[in-house]
Amino acid sequence: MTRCNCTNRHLWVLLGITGLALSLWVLTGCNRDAHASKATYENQILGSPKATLSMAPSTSRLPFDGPALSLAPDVKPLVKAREHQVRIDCMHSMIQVDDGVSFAAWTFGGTLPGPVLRVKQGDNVHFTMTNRSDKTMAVSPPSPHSIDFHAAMINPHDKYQEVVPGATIQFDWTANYPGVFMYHCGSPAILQHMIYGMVGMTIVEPKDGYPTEADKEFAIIQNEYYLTKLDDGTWTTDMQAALDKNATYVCFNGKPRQYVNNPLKVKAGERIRLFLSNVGPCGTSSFHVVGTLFDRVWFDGNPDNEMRGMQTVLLGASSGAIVEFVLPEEGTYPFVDHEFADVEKGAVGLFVAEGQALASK
Ligand SMILES: [Cu+2]
Repeated sequence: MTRCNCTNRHLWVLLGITGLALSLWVLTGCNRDAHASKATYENQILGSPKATLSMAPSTSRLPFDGPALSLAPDVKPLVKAREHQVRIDCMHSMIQVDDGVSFAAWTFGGTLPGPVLRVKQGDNVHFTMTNRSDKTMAVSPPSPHSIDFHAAMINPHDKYQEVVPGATIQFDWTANYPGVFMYHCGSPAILQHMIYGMVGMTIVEPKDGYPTEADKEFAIIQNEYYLTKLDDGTWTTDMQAALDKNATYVCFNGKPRQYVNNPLKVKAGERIRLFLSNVGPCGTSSFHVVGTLFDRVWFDGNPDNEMRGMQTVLLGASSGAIVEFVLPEEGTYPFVDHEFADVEKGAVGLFVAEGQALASK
């Protein structure tokens, strides 16, 4: 009995020490993580001054303007400024989708998808947009438009209000969270404005930068077209096809199979960072690169949302991600939306990796 009591006493002492150690770990380790996380997201700016709306014409001869803007896939590096003057005007433009298939699109900045905006967490965006659809009557009748930045935390009734043809809206917002976010026109019917082409991507880098170093970066925006051919041989959008989610084309950066015809060139072994956004408007994307695995996936483009060694990243409509990977040796590596009906509709491209594999990273 004495021996048994002694064992119990040792057991209780051991449990006590373990409990104390666990408590200390919770108080120190967990709190350290909590502090780190809090520091990443502190000093957020919620809201901004009321938007201003006027009939002032665009002050730019360019359809979009600002050092933080560039066109996919070759997205420009982050600019040094922490205050960004950004103009993206609404334009009605003829857009060629495929051989013999052009339509009168509604665009941000005259391109489809619109220009990529790249800023850093904590940066302030001073945004201006003129609805220039009144200047392009020959393309299609003018229409009200608006813009909805998923990267912003502001009152949508104020900042995302409709801008009539010829009018200009200005508002500010702060990039509180790092990520890859879409922007789109939010005027009714939103589906109609999106299938007409009013979609784009914002990249917000973490305030301390990415935890890895990439050798090459590309932006890839996946979108669907819903089109129908008219009796006179021209093409236009097909709202019923969009309601039925029956896309005519599914594309990377606005054109079906464009990177099959003009592959993206990289070097074997270098670290590739893709900024991905599925702007939809209706379908999902199962993004996959044949012949490799994604070393890192940062869901919605935020390194706090990290997954490793993934074969495919599933993006719902409006979701984004950053994927990083290497192509291990010289060769041609297809990238696809692994929902293979979408490949048949154009969501396929190629990386061509040249040279010898570098040291592993
Ligand atoms: Cu619109």
